[in-house]
Amino acid sequence: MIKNHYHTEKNIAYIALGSNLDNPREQVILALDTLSKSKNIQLTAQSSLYQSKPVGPQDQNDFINAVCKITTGLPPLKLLDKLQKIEKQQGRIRKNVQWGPRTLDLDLLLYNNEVLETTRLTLPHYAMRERNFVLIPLQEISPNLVMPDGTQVKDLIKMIDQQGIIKLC
Ligand code: ROI
Repeated sequence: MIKNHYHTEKNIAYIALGSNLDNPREQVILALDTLSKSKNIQLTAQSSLYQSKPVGPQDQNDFINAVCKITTGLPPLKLLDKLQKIEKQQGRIRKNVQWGPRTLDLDLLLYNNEVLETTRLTLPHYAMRERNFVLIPLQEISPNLVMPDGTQVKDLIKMIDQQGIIKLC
């Protein structure tokens, strides 16, 4: 249950960024910059940029992906509002195509050790355990990260396909 106890600046969250439209590198860099300047959010780590083959329909461009770590005074749903606002500012139009191309995707991966299943938000993010474009950058910035259920990100990485993703810078 979400209670109103997220009043400190000490909550830790991880966010995945992805884009494969309209100059994807710039989209991801701009989103990181916007996050770093947001009220109640401190960017404490950011991964390299990665280029990855699309998961889902293959008839779309490769993606640029990254992951960042923040501390925040915002509770999870307020943080989600903020992420969706940034997606909108950067021209994201929610289409009815599942897994289609997008100018910017900001996924809230983890928030403290919160486990949550609501219509708007699932924590940890439902697909992060399977996605190399999330786990590999995550491991880069937090090599000892542990999921709320005790699983180590290191161990999840051993179980996934590590093809189709390259580190850029
Ligand atoms: N595939 C890759 N490689 N990276 C993404 O960020 C990404 N995002 C998505 C889908 C369409 C599932 N595939 C992706 O939403």
